[in-house]
Amino acid sequence: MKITNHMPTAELQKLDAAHHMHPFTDNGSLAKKGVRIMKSAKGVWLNDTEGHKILDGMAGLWCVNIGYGRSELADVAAQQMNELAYYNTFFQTSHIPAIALAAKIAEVAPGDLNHVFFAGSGSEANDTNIRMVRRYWDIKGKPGKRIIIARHNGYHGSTMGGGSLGGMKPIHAHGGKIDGIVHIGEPNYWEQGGDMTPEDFGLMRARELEAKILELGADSIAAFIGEPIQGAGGVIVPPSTYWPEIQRIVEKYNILLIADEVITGFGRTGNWFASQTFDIKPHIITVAKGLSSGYAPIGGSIVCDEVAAVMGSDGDFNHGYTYSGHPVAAAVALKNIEIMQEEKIVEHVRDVAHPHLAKKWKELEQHPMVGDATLVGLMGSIALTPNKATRAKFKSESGKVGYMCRERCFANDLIMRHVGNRMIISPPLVITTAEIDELTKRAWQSIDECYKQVKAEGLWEEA
Ligand code: PXG
Repeated sequence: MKITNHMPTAELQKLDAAHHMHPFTDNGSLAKKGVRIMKSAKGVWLNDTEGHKILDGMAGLWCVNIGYGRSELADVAAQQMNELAYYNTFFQTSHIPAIALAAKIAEVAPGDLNHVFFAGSGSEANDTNIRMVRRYWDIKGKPGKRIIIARHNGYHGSTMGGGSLGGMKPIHAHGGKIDGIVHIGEPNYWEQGGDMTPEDFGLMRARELEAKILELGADSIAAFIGEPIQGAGGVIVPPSTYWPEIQRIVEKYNILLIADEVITGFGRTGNWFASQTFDIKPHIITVAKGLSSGYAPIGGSIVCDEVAAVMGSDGDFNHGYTYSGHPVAAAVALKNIEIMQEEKIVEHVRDVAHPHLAKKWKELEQHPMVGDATLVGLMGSIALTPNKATRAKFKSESGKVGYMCRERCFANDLIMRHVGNRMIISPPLVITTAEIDELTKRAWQSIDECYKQVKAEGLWEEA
C-alpha cells in the first residue's frame, strides 16, 4: 500500500494505531484518541492534515532552531547523498563533512573546547560521556574515579546511560538504572525554595554537590553533569549563585564538568552556548538538536584540549557508532551553522527576539493564574498557581491544570508544552516580533480559558 499526503486523516490514524509505537506515550489510549498528524511546515508554522496552521512554540522538540522549510539544508543533503552517502570514521578514515563540521564546532564553541566525538543523538552522546570520563581517569591512573553525579529531575536522554544520568524516577522505573550514577537536588527555586532567598537556595543546592563528594570521596568521583537550564524538567533556571558555586566545587575536588547543552546549545539562550550565558567552564559539552536544527539526527560531545589529549595518549578508545559523524547529517549540520552565522541568528535572539518576548512574557504575570514567567534567551516557562504569593500548588493531581492548559493551546493552534503545572516554550530562534506577539496573544487566551475551566470545575484549590 502506498501512503500519501492525500489520505484521509482517519485512515492515517488507523494505520498509526495499528503499527506505530510512540515514544513517551500511552499507546493504548493514543490509539483510541487518534494522533494529530503534521504534514508540512515553514518558518515557525506547522500544517496538519486537518488544515490547521499551528504556531510551533516548541521548535519541534526544542530543536528546529533555524525554523522549518530551509531548502538550503535539503539541497546540501541531496548533494551529499549523491557524492558520498555514507562512510565511517573508524579505522583511520574520515570524510570532508565530518572534518569540516568538527572544525566549525570548535570555532563556535567556547574556550579550549576544540574536539568533537560524534554521535547520532543527545542520548548517545551522553553514553559516550559516561565512557569517556571513566576512560580518562583510567588513563590518568585513577581507575577508582567512576561515579558520575547528576541531579534529580535532570534529563539526559533515554538510552540506559542517558536515562540513568537523568534524574527522573518514571524513567528509572522502566528498565532500571545503571550503577555508578548518583543524584543530588535540583536548583528549582519556585517549587522547592520555601522561605529562602533565591541566592541562598542556589548556594544550598550547589553545596549538595560538595556534600556528596565528601560523602563518597573525591577519589571515587569522575564527573558532574548538569543542564545549564533544565529543559525537559520544566525550564528550571537556577538562581544566579548556583553555577559559580558548582564551578568552584568541581575545581576544588578535581572532577570533570559536563554541561549537557542538547537544548541550550546553538543559540537558544542568546549565546552560542549557555555555558557562556552562565559563565560555566565545562570540560565536555553535550550537543544534539540545534546542531542540525533537527534536519538530520546528529549529536556529539565537544571535548576540551586536556581531556582530548589524555584520550589520545593511550591507544584505542573502544567506543563509537556506525553513524558517528554521518556524512549527510554532518553536511546538514555544517550548513545549519553557516546559516546561523550568515544570518546572525544568535544576535537576533540576543538583540531582537529575546528583549521583545521578555517584555511580553512578563506581562503574562498579570494573569491571576500565572505566578512566575521566566525567560532566558528564547527558553521560557510559566508557573501556574492558585496563589502567587505563596507559590502554592494546585490540590488536583499533579499536572492536571498544566494538561488542561496545553489542550487549550492546541485548540488555539499554539504548541506550548506542559511539565506538571509549568507551561514551557522554546520557539524557533528565527521567530519575528510579530510572531512573538501572536504567540503571547494565544498563550494569554489559552491560559485564560484554562483558568475559567479550572474555576468552573472547582479546581481552584490550594494543596
Ligand atoms: N540531554 C538533554 C538536555 C536533552 O534535553 C537529551 C539529552 C537526549 O537527546 P536525544 O537526541 O537522544 O533525544 C535531551 C533530549 C521533552 C523532551 O519532553 C526532551 C528531550 C527529548 C525528548 C523529549 O521535553 N530532550
